[in-house]
Amino acid sequence: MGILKDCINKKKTSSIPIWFMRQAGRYLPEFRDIRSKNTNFIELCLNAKLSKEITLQPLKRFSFDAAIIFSDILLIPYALGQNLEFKKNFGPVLGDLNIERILNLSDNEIYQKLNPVYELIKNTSEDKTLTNKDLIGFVGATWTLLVYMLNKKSPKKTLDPNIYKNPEQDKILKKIIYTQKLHIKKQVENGASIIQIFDSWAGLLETDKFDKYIYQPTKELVDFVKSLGVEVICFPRGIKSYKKYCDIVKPSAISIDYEIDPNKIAEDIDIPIQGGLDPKCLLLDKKDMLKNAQKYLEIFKNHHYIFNLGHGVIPETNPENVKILVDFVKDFR
Ligand code: 1CP
Repeated sequence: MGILKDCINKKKTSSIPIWFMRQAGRYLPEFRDIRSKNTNFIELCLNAKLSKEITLQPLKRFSFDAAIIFSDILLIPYALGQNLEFKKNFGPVLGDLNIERILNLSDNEIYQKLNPVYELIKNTSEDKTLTNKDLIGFVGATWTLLVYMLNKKSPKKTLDPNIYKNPEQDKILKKIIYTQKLHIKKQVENGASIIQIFDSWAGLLETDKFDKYIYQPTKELVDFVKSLGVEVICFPRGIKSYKKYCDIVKPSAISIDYEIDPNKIAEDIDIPIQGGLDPKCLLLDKKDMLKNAQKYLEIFKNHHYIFNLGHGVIPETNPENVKILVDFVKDFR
């Protein structure tokens, strides 16, 4: 357990905790090397040995305070028997839903598919690279998973307006929540010390539908994670009112995107805050990158603040810039 957990528990820390979303990924040549030899992305996620190696790659290079497991939110639809493929230059493509089959899947059938993830977590949490550091497990939020399962591809391409009208939708929602809990529980049992809930498409939902698709299911998951004695960070990307979200959902910490005004967040929210910096700032020259980072550090200097980005590291990022930024944050104060 490390300073990330301490910060979320509102303890004073010797430096500002830092990790990045997508810190293990395509901007690292050592990741691209493994990836080029493993063209099936899901198989790579389910290769406990290689996914451990990838999880630890960024910690070998940079002074991050936590590792996030190398996995994917879409392993839940996969475990529910939905066909899943990652097409180059397109993104995920999901198959048709066999609702009858999904509803009848047993816990064991689900565990069997996801077992390598738990093996990865167990082995990684015991690795000496993570001494005094945290290991973050995660799930996609219920809404974001429902979007992928019914839309069958990234909603960035198009969002099927009929997704709200699926007659079996309430049953699917229930099964997703049930499976998320199974997956979270196993991750915690195997050594994940913090859970992050990624609601990457929260910004697409109309406000009048928030209660059913975002607030209620996320609150249920947050309560569940807390009942396991573990902290939970929520990242409802693109929503308009982070304050209302925090008041209702009550995560242990809130991760903010790069479009929201950090000054307003600092005024409105008193739980620990994570992130914010636009990942594109890492494509700037050193001086401008650090100026932008300093802005967040100053705004949140009287808060419990976890340094992170407002979304994942962009593949074009130069690892040298990541090092400069991490060292800058670690030396701040
Ligand atoms: O090499 C490749 O082509 C694969 C790229 C890649 C990677 C590195 C994908 C495909 N997933 C991942 C790993 C991943 N996914 C992690 C690893 C841990 C880390 O952060 O280092 C995590 C946390 C995720 C979570 C994830 N997957 C999210 C939530 C966070 C976010 O980025 O918003 C989402 C939406 C996904 C779906 C997904 N997986 C991969 C892609 C390209 C996408 C997004 C597709 C889309 O635009 O809809």
